[in-house]
Amino acid sequence: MNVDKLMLQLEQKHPGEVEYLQAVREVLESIEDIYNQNPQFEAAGIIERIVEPDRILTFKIPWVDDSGKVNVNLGYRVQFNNAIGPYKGGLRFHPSVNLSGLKFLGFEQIFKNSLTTLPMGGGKGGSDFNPKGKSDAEVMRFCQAFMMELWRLIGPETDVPAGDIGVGGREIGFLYGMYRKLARENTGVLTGKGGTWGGSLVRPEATGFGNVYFAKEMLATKGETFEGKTVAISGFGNVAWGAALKATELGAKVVTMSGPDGYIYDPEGISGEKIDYMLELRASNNDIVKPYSYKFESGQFYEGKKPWEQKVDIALPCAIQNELNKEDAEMLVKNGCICVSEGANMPCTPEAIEVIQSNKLLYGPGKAANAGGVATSGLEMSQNSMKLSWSREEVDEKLHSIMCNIHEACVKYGKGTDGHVDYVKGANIAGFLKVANAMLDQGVI
Ligand code: NDP
Ligand code: 2IT
Repeated sequence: MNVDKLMLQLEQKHPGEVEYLQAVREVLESIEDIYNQNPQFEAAGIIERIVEPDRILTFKIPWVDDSGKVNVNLGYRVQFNNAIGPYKGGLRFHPSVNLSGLKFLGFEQIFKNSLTTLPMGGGKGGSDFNPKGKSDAEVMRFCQAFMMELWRLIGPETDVPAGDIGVGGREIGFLYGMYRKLARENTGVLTGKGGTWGGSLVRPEATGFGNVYFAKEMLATKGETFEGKTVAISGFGNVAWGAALKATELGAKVVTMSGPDGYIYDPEGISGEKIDYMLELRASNNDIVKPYSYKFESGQFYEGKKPWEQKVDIALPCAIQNELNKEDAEMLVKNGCICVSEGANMPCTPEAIEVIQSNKLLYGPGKAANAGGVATSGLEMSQNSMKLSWSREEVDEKLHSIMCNIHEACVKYGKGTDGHVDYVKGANIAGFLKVANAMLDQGVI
């Protein structure tokens, strides 16, 4: 394999798909050596097959808002690779959603799901619909219209969507209701479901918990822990919330969280009733970061800025792709940060990763560090298949052990001769090998 040549061909085939091309390049650069040492991969055209999705469904979603106006959004499902299990991955509802973004997320999901040790393929979907500021009734009508198209493509053994940005418990409920009506079956076709209708305990906080478990393992390789550390978190959605809870539980102080409009710095820590207040604001569908500074005196709002300018020991980017750039990374390094662990998908730009890695910080890439969410989705699928539910402790223990296994796999494939672990390389190689070997076993299809 020649990475530059392959990337040139892909750029010509998919011009302008910046995020997708960024994600593919990172994986190809990591696996180049191991791929070239195993000629059976080249002979079976594994790379050419793995970088293209199996299929993409695009559809229009007409829906009527509360004023009676007809709106039309675009919907997508990218079924990327199902060599090791049914397509699995979230749905994102956000105005920025386009095909390049979903192809990047679907591609990452293949390797992330492979790392979880569970049998799940990779997929992703979503819409450019913006749930922010919409009434519950509008969100319901939109979700129903979305599912009217999607339902024929998915199924508990075929493709199992879940949440992502803009898709939480409320949206999964509306989507599931419509699927159940159209398919006339009550099966585990979505994950992140409510506790009384097939959902798993711990799924809402699992991505954030998993990220902290992964960071904890990375810190342990340096004899460090969360105890007494300061932590910067970005976003305040599903992932950030879980990460804030777990980091606080492990003795750290979370001092930031953010939204697209700026961030809050609270040197006294964001925990307890402050987190409860944020959750209330979130449930009201409004901007949630600025009001925090009115409610709590210790919290200061920095308009238009990002949390990475604060002095912290650990950074957990949990909002959106490419939210931490080279200058942000340089600031973190300058301020003595020792660990960056990605709750979001691809939040660090390639230039930021270069800065973080060349300064030998601990760096957990999203496909490893945030795999706890989809892993717990996999556990929800297992419970649905068995028609049983596990206790909170059982699920959390399984999640914890999966994150430790992922960390071990990264160390196995990413440890250099100097003892330093390149978690990007480790995650990409471990995730890739399992899928590539399954594709070899199953022939050219
Ligand atoms: P949510 O919609 O629950 O939260 C997203 C958060 O990010 C919100 O607080 C949002 O603020 C904030 N945000 C959005 N855009 C920006 C921006 N440009 N700058 C700063 N903050 C921003 O999504 P999730 O928590 O589910 O997802 C967050 C990230 O984690 C995504 O990258 C997602 O792909 C990834 N992820 C999610 C998993 C899951 O299980 N949910 C699993 C693995 C990864 P506001 O609401 O004000 O717009
Ligand atoms: O990016 C992700 O891993 C998710 N949004 C979760 C996917 C899932 O199927 O639980």
